[in-house]
Amino acid sequence: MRTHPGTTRTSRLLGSLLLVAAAGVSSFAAAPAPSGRAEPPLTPLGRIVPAPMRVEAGGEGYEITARTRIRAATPEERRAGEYLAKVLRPSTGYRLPLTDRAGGDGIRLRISAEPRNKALGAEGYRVLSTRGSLTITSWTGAGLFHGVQTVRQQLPAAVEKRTGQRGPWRIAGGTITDMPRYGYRSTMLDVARHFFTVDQVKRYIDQAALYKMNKLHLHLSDDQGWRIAVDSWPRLATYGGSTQVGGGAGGHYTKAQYKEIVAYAAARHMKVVPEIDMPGHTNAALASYAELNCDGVAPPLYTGTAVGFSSLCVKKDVTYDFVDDVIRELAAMTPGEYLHIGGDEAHSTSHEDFTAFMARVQPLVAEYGKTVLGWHQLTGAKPAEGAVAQYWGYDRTGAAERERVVNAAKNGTRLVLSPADRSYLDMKYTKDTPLGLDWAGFVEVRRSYDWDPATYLPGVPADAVMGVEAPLWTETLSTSAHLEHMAFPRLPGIAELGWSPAATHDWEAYRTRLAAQAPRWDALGIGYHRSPQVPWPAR
Ligand code: NGO
Repeated sequence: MRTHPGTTRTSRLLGSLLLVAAAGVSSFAAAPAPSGRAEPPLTPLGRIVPAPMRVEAGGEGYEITARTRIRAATPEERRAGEYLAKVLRPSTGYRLPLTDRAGGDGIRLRISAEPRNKALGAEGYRVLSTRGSLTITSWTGAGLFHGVQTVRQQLPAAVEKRTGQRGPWRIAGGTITDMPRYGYRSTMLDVARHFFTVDQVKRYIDQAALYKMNKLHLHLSDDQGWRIAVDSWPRLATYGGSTQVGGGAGGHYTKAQYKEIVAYAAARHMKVVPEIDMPGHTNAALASYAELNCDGVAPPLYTGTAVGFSSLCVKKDVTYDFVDDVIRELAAMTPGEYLHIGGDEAHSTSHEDFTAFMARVQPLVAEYGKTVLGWHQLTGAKPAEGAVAQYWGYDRTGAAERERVVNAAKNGTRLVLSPADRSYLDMKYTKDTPLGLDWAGFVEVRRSYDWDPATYLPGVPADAVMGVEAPLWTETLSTSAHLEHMAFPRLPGIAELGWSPAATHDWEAYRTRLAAQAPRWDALGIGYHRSPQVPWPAR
C-alpha cells in the first residue's frame, strides 16, 4: 500500500472523528475494567487483537452451520472468501461452498465503493453479524482480508485446529467498524544470521497476518550470509550464503523462491520489504568477491556474532556497479514500494565515506523505481527526498543521535519506529530467557506494549511517523519454535500499536485480551512465553 504523509493525516483525522462520533453508542473493546473488581469474562467482541476502532454489540449474531454458503462475486471477494473457507473447513467439517449469487443469508463478502467504506481507507472494513447473515464490507481486498481475521478471532479457538471439532460456531451479534492508525505495520525476519526455509518464512507470514501486519521486512544479507540469488554476481548466494552463525550450512533463496515468498505474503496483503545491508554488515559479499575489498583480498566467511567490522570499499567504482546490479535485480522482483539499504553500524567506514556512499546509492534505489528505507544512521548522511529512516535506538541512545533523527523528521524524512528496548523481538524477556540478546535490556510484555509511537521521540511531528516494526534478529534463533517463543506474545502488541486507535491503549485491558489469544496459539501449535504479567487461562 502506498502511504503518503497526506493520506495518513487525513485518515487519522477521520479516525478520531469516527471515534468521537461513536462515543456514547459504542463499547470500546479495550475499555479498562473498573479497578478492584474481578474482570468479567471477555465476550468474543471484546477479545480482538488488535483492538478495533469501534465495536457496537447487539443482537444474536450469525452462526456458521452446515448450510452456510459464502457469497463472493468479484475476484477480490472470492480470494477473501477462499481464505476464510480454508480456515473454517477442516475444524467445522462444513463444505462452505463459495457462490457468486447475491443473497441475504450466509457469509457475504462485499467490496463496495460507497463513501462510508471509502472513508475507512485502503485497509478498513466493517463486519455486521446478525441472526441471518454475516457481512464483511470494505472498499479493498486488504480490508476484506483484515475483516476475515477479525471474524476468525471471534470464533472459538478450536476453529484453528486442522481436525474436526465441535461447534457451535457463532460470531457475536453487532457491528465492528475498523481501520488502522498507521499504514506501515511491519515485522522483520533476519534470515542472514540463521537461514530460514521458504516454509518457515510462510509460517511466520501467517502469524503476522493474523494480527494485521502488512509488511514483511527480510534482512537478506549480513556478515554471516547472503541469502538471495543475484544472477550478475552468482557467488554472493552460492558461496556467501553457504554458512551461518555457528557454522551451519546456511542457504539462500533462488529467485523463484523469493517470488514465492512475495506472492504468499501478497495473498495475505503483506508486502515484502527486502534489505541489503550496506556498506557495513557485508562480510559475506566481501568474502565472495575479492574486488569489493579495498585491498583486493577476500576475507574468510564469518560465523560469529560480532558487528561493525566489515565495509564495502567506498572509493572503488566496482562497488557501485555491484550495488547497481543488486538493487536492479532485487527491485525487479519486488512489487512493494520500499527497498531497505541498511546503513547501521558502519563502524569500519569513516563518516566521510559513509556520507559519500549513501549519496551515490540512494539515487540507484530511485532509479529502479523504489523508495529508500534505511536504519536511522541514514540521518547522519543526507537522506534522499522521500526516504524513510527506521529508528532502532533505545533508552541509552545518545542525545546527539536522537536529535539527528528528530531534525531529519522535521525536515520531511518519515520514520518507522522499532525502538530496541520496546519492539526488538530478539531481546530476552528476563534474565532467565534461554534465547535472545540483552544489549538493550530485558523487554517483558508490558514494556514492549506500553509506549505510544506518536509521542515516543519528543520533537518528531506526529505526521512523520509512518508506522512501527517488530524486528526479529536471529543470532541465537535457528528454528520456528525459537522464533515463536520470542515473537509471542510481543508481536501482537506491536501490531496493536500499529493498528489500534490511541484511545484504546490500556495495558490492563490489553493484557486480558492478550491472554484470550493463548488458546488460539495452542490450537495453531505456536509456542509462546507465558509471561507472569499476563493472566493466561489455565492449560
Ligand atoms: C542491531 C544490529 C543488528 C543486530 C541486532 C541484535 C541493528 C539495526 N543492527 O540492530 O546487526 O543483529 O541489533 O539485536
